[in-house]
Amino acid sequence: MYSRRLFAITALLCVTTSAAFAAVPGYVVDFNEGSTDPFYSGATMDWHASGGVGGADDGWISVVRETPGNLGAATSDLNIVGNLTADGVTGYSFWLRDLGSPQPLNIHVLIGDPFISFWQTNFSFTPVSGEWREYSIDFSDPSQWSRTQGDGTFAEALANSGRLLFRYDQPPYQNNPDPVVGGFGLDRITVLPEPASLILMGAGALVAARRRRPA
Ligand SMILES: [Ca+2]
Repeated sequence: MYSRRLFAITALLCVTTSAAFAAVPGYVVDFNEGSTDPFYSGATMDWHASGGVGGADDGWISVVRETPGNLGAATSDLNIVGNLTADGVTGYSFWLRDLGSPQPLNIHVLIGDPFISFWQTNFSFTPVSGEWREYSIDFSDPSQWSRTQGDGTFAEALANSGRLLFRYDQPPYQNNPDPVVGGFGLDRITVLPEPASLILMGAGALVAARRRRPA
């Protein structure tokens, strides 16, 4: 009896531990907890209670440089980073809004471990002033990414991602991004795929299976 109970407790701990250290497809950061958590930044970052993607009662964060400096926001939330390949993460979606920057902002996305293998999208997103827009990245094409730090492969970055970072940069893409004056709003970051698309994929497979059956 005792050993069975011990086994149950051990099994529960194992499940809890593995769940705590895995990125979770469908996990959403919507900034409705009264703080900028789980994001950090060297720029000025503030939490706002309303005016996010969801409207009047939806929180969001602003990331601003009033004098030239690195403009970015990062998270190491364990629901977002980890072994993205093993955890079934295919990418991230997120919403951006320009906050009256004096020039268009080129916002890139970075994943991986800054000390081992840290990669940045070659393409960038240009937030629109006064309007939330949704963007997304996926990991299907490594040629769309450049290594900015470390010496690991893109696959190694995916398998050992300790950070998700959104930052302004201009080519060439190296260790340090270009300084800039400006600001952007960030909201509703979602770990992809979303459960809805998983359900749709499942439903699609079911429909396909039914179609294959003779009438
Ligand atoms: Ca929000």
